[in-house]
Amino acid sequence: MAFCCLAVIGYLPFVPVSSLWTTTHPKSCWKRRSGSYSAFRRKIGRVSCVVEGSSQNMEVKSGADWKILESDSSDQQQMAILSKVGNLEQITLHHAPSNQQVQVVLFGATVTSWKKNQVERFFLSQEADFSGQKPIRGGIPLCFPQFGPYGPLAQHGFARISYWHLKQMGTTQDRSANGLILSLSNQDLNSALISSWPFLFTAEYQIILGFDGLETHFRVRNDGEEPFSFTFAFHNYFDVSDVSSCQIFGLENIPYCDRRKNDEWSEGEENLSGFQMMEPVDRIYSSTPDELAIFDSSKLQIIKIKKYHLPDSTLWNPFGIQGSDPGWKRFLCLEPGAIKSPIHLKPVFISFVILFV
Ligand code: TA6
Repeated sequence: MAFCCLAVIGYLPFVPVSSLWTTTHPKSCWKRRSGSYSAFRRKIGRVSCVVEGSSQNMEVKSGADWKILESDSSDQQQMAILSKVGNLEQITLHHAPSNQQVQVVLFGATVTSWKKNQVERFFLSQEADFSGQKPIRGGIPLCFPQFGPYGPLAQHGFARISYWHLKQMGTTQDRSANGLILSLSNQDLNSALISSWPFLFTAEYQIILGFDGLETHFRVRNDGEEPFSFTFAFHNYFDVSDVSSCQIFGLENIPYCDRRKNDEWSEGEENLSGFQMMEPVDRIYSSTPDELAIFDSSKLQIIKIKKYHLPDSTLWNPFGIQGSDPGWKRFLCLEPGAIKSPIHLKPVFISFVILFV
């Protein structure tokens, strides 16, 4: 009945782990805006990760499950503040025992800030638009049901430009974490979007703050009678002191699609001491390890990303080139996703794509 993804953000020692699951090739029903989608698929190679068939194919890894929240109105008043930013509604969720807070704007279900011990972990552009007319640049925009231009929709799909609803807020059953759930369905889309993507779905996004850090889970249910396919990414903008003084671990020797070279496919680079961005980079790495890390040598800080059921990872920084953000030096986008191989979701079928950041 649903597909699901989760993310936790934490600062832990870096331990590379390679663990992915694979299944069968989905049929693609999308056309790329320029050039065919199948041409793109040929360029990026074989299928690596797709959810298909029955739930027996799913391996839901321990610790990566959707959390049951219990709601109590007095707790809610302590854990969250509702406010406005520009035209948009936002929720600030706290977790006092671990001194954390996260801000999420209902437009796009965009996490715009996460602070631990008062230190901000995400970059938010000084040009971020809170009018509800454009995606918010910074934090964690959600790319769904399409990553990039590879499909019938505008860049990165409609999730990041749609108004989500607050479905629930509460504590986890063991009372160790606070969380909320936002939802979006086809009924929230305008007629133009519905005609470009005519599928019945319900998406839910769970944001949990606890002792492990920030977890974000995304899941989607196919409410229709036909299967549909989609791609997905957490478009994380991490706050860094200077992008060129960061080393990225976990992408060593991983093949990637170079979006700056006409989607040319490359073998991957060794980079055993971490990949350092010294020029514009826009890559989709396929079949990446489930643990990735960014070491910020100026802040002496490690951001550890633990992802589940998201095989691919995009790495991006425009390095000040045309259309760049004025704050480009201060962010690094490392974006776990299911990009190379669309997820093929049958009706009334639960599947998961789960990510820890
Ligand atoms: O994820 C990287 C990327 O797809 C880049 O190619 C770049 O376009 C970036 O996302 C930002 O896209 P946006 O539409 O948010 O300006």
